[in-house]
Amino acid sequence: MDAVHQESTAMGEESALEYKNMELEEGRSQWCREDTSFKNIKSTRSRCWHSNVCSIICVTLPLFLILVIMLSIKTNQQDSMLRELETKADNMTSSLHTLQSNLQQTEPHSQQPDYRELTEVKSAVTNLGASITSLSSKLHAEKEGSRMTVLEQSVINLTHSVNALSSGLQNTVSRHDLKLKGLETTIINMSSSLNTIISRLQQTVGQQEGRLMNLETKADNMASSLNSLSSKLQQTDEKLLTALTNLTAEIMSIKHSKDKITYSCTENWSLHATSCYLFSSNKLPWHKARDYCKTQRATLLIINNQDEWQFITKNPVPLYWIGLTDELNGEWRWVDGTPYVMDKSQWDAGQPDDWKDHGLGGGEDCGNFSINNRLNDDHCTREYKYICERTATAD
Ligand code: MBG
Ligand code: CA
Repeated sequence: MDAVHQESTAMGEESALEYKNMELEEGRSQWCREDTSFKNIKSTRSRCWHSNVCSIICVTLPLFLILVIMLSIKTNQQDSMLRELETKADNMTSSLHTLQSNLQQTEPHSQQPDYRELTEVKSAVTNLGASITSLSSKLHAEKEGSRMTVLEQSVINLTHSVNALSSGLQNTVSRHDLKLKGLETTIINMSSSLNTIISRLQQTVGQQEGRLMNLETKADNMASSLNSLSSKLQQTDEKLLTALTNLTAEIMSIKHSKDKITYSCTENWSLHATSCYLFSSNKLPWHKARDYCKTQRATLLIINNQDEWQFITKNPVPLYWIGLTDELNGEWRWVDGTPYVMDKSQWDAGQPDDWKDHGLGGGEDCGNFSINNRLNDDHCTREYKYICERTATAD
């Protein structure tokens, strides 16, 4: 057997070299199928078995290593990875069974020189299958909870986390549902309010449109009236202008005539402009002087302008009553009722003072010319000369 084995080994080494060359050119499986050109059939079969063994080792061992590495990694990973690993292990088991079946079909007789090697390979394959099965069962056992692994703990923790997240999510969803319902209610209420507002707005708009129409009608009527009034005003303006022109002409005519008018006063009365003045020689209290002037179709002196003031004061004036009093309500007025516009330059210093220390009762309510040709208020019962005034006679 040793000689055969050595020969087989030597042939195997030689064939292996050739095999590698052939593999580079055509591929191993094809080479095995077309191996009939070799003289030694046994050698040929041996090479094919070597090829199969190599293929098994080359394929299964890396896969096994990968599986072991993946298992060592996957034990710290999630349940899904474990399932994937288990699937791979199952697939590997299935593949191994297929390989074993194929090997049995191609199994040589015990007398053949490669039988021991094949047996060893088969044993290795069987051991490999047993290891895979063991690993698979371990995986299952691990999964079934006989021992609490880090993976399971992680999965449990993960499950707890997922459950907590799910619970939290449900709470959040519930809260959001509540909020959504609240929002929905609010939106419905708002919608209702909005509809009410729109309805009122429409009513208001309708009313306003009605009012607007009325206003427009009134505005039209007013515009029409305005046009009519404007037209009438224009006509009136024209008429007024004509009347004014005529009046101006008439005034001019009167003025022209007036220039030709002469005025005169009765005896003892002085003429100035169109008035006659009586400077009395007797003395009377203010009221009696006023009444006397009336009997002469005159009034106590009423000074209407500066020209008249100048006329009265051109000569030194003794004490004379004039037609000025504040006896009614404290406001100075002329005897014809016209208000006196206060001009302090016409009054003596400190006057009028409504002086009350005269012992005559009351104050001083009647006006007169004092010694400086300036006005003074005096007690009305005092007797002074007086000035009467009346319109002059036109000749
Ligand atoms: C007098 C006035 C008099 C009163 C008095 C006051 C010296 O003039 O005539 O009316 O005002 O002064 O002191
Ligand atoms: Ca006085």
